[in-house]
Amino acid sequence: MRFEQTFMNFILQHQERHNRTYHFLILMDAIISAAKRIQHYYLTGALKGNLGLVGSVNVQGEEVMRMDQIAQEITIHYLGSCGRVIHAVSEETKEIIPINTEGGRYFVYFDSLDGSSNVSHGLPVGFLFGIAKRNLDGPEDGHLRAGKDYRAAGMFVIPTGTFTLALLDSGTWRFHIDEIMNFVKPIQVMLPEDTRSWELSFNEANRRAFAERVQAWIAEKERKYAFRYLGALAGDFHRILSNGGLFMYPAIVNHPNPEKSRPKGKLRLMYEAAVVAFICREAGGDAVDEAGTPILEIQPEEPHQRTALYVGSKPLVDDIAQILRG
Ligand code: FBP
Repeated sequence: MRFEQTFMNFILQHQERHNRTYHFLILMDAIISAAKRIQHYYLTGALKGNLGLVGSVNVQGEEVMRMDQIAQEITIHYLGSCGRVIHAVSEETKEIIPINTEGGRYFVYFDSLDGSSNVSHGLPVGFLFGIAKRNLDGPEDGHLRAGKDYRAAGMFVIPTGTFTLALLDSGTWRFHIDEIMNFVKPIQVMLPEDTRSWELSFNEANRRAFAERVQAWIAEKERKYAFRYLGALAGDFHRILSNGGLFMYPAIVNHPNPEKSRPKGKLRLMYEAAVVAFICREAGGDAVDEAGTPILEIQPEEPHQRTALYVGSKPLVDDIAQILRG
């Protein structure tokens, strides 16, 4: 009998190869346990009536969904139980969440249920996370880390059970869930160079509110590439990783309804944009903001800072970045 390599065996060998400690394994075990439990609650959400609204508004000014709360509580439970996390930043909580401030080793930035517009329909959503490490050589001031300081970043596409993890200088790996709910069969992911499969992904409804130069760039490129949009970052970026192309959530600069304008972008830097940018870099791609600045270089000033995002195949990112830098 032969069985696929498990995620835990993969990461154990990775740590051994790099003479690293077991602390990271314990943290990853916690994150994987959280994702599996969120997957279970999401799969049974309609049945148990958990796909509705709670009736309150979160730090982003968005209506909180019951599943947002459930995913948050599950994640905080497991991050707390592993003892390896100093503090966490979560999309659902205004303040930084202190966990094991004395004994912890890592900072975790996460959005445990991304793609809220898909939740009430039970459609694909994502669990996104970025991991940074405390300063082991001197005093630690707990400052928010830029994406370039992340040690790892990952995303689960729920409920399809696909897990993608990028490790600093060690590539981007995809795992699939097997019949006993183990993540197995690590496959290294590199963005395809063959442009025939490349796609563009953005919310077409906002196109007329993008900057003129971005609209012009899209009008030129859309003749060459297919268009796909799920409305959940994890799902849309998962496709880009497989087929190549560009996912973009540009700044919304002149929306007819001023309330919908987002000159600074919509997506959150620390637990959305920097996570997919890190995964993309380790898969041979790149990511920039509305000024053409590399996403991983942006130093966060506050936990829920927003940014525009252009992420995907390097030639396309370089091309749009040139336009954005003017
Ligand atoms: P949430 O974290 O509130 O779900 O917002 C993020 C997100 O849903 C992304 O997953 C997705 O890429 C984008 O917003 C969709 O936004 P829109 O519905 O405006 O296209």
